[in-house]
Amino acid sequence: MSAGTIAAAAGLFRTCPVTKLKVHRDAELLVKVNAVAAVLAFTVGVSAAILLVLTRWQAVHLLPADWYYRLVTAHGLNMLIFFIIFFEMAILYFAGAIMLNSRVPTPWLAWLSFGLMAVGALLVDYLVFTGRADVLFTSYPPLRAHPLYYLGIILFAVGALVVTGLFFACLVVARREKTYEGSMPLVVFGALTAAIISVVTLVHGAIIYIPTFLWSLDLEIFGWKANVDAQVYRMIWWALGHSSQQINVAAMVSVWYLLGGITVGAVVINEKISRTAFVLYILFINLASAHHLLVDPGFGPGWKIWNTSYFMYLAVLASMIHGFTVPAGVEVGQRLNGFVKGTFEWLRKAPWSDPGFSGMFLSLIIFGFLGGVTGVTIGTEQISIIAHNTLRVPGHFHTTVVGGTALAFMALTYYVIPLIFRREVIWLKLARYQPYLFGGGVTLFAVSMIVAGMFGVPRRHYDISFTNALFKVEYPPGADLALAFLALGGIVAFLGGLLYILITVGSVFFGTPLTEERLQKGLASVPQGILRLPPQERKEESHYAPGTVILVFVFLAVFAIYYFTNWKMLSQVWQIG
Ligand code: HEM
Ligand SMILES: [Cu+2]
Repeated sequence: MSAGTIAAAAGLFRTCPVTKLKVHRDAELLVKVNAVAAVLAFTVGVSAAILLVLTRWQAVHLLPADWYYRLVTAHGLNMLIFFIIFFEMAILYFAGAIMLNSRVPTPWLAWLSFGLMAVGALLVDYLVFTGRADVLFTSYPPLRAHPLYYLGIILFAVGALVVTGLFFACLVVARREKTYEGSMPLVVFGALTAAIISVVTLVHGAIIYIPTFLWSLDLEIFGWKANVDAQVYRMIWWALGHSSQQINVAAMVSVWYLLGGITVGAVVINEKISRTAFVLYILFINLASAHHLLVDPGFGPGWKIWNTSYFMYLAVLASMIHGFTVPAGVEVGQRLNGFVKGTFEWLRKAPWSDPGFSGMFLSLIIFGFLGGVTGVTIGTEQISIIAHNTLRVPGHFHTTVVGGTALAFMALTYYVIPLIFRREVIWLKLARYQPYLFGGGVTLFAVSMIVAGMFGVPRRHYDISFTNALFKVEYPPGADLALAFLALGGIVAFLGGLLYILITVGSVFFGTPLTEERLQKGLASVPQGILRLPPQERKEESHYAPGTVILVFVFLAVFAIYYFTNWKMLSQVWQIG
């Protein structure tokens, strides 16, 4: 008897009444604890966010300088690292073990790695909040934190690396125990892409954090002292920092495919193309890290242009492919559902009141139209000089990782609550508005950041009025208005984030347990995809998606206008002749 059969016999699996998947008990518990840890980190991050927003709003300017920098550090770490990565660990257990009817091969190791990650995160937060690590989440030397801060990051990363290894092991076990038929589903393939990139990312993390840890200890061994070169640090750190964004993108795209399938029965238009696009991420994304070094003196223009144009565009191409195939799949699925009138009936009559669908589609639009367009533009060698270190940069990444990834993860949560926590969603009526509140708020504050950045307002900057400084700095009159809109959007996004926390925590602790009876009678308060799961495998040969084609041309027009406006702006700053 194989280990898998023994596990099945021992009652370690249940069958999901909605998806008919075999759910391994440890995998399910691991999804739960990682999701809870993610929401906790999000709570810390969003509390810091509102205080930062009220500080950057020049008219209010809430925090003192030291707490501003401390909370920028705490916010970046808790959001981008702890919230996002804990959630991704949950996705890896879901995609690796649950979606393939498989099991986590060595549960003790999985729990140990969760412990490492939790201890690492707590250690980091402890040192940040006690003021011993005011180094921002990039911790560029010569800024130096307490050694335990670096150790905390290392523990967190080792834990994440082990979980990634366990994901690969899940795939091997599933194949060996033949728990699924045919090739692995596209969503699992996307998770595999994220996992492969994460190995590359974490190796760079080790290369940079271990020497920095030694340097922070100030040890002298036989006359040798660890030192860290600032330029080398930036190069290797960004091989970690940027590649990890590609993990987020790959995970987000997988969630889009997953949610498209369970909310409207979206079709995968072409498996080969979608899979090839994922492979492009793996091949080219690391080189694109160079866009973080465009104004650094240590590298020549040839190196910069080569890495941030030709190679980066191949990774961008991959996102553009998914940006087409996901909505096209939704369109074809909706047309098969009978919404065939005109060009856009499929979109108008989509389940916009299902937070799983609206969150997914808003994430797609925000990521593509705002995140993609602004990212490619500021990642251009020449244009970077007018955007670098201005608020345009956080404006850009709040549309990718917040309006895109975080919103997609929120949308998925409304399905995780009934499918994994087996609870009904409390306040489902209110939950319908949550993606709009969060997505709308993020859009307003990020666009305001971008505009403020175009006026020259710096990022990571406590006091742009330079009170008591010897020199005077003036901004165009629009800058103050942009900062006020930043605050307005930030407050709305904060409320959306708060609502997300209340609904998820409330459902997990106080939601009605989801019974099969209530589910069958259609009484359960859960998103519509769970009440009526649309067909998941649609073999119909239909590739007719005219609405999406129009959206694509609108996208290209927006991109062209924004891109060339920036060249025009550059030509005005930098007049030759
Ligand atoms: C309610 C939602 C959010 C609001 C209102 C918000 C607001 C802000 C503000 C005001 C800053 C400081 C910008 C500056 O002064 O330079 C900031 C920085 C940042 N945010 Fe957010 N944010 C939100 C959500 C998120 C999420 C979900 C993530 C990641 C998943 C994230 C990642 C970051 C990062 C990485 C930084 C840069 C930190 C640094 O410069 O060291 N934010 N955010
Ligand atoms: Cu980057």
